[in-house]
Amino acid sequence: MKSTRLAAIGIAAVAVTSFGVLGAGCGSSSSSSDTTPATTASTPTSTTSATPSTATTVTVDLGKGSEFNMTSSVASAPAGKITFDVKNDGTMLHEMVVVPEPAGGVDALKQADGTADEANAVGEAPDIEAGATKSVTLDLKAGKYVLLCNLPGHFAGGMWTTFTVS
Ligand SMILES: [Cu+2]
Repeated sequence: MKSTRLAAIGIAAVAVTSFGVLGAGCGSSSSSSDTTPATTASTPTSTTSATPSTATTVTVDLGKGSEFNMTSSVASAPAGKITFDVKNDGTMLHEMVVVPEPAGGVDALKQADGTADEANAVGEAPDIEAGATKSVTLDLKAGKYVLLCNLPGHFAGGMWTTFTVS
């Protein structure tokens, strides 16, 4: 009786071992293909969390309604990165220059030839063709600014608007 039981256990052990080998063969090929997507999926997750740069977006329209009109979607924004999406709705070339407002106000920027003094400009979206949009992102400190177009005659024609950074 004892020898019969041992023989039966021996057969069972062999069966388990052979199943185990087959199982390992199948499992290793499927588990290696599972690990690859898991690794690549974790990479974009870390990139996304590293991009919470909260730049305020301001839309500026040029030439909307009348050729020398300049309007911004908001009149103020918090200090920091501000992206100006400047759209030329007019029929001629325009630009948007950002200049700190001088103590004397917007009129103090006016030069003899009618253009604005842009020596202190902090940035610009230059040469925007009719129908085109250009974006510029500026890191602005708190203060009053003037957004203006400085192509000949445009500033004198009233192509400017004020903008406050707080
Ligand atoms: Cu202009």
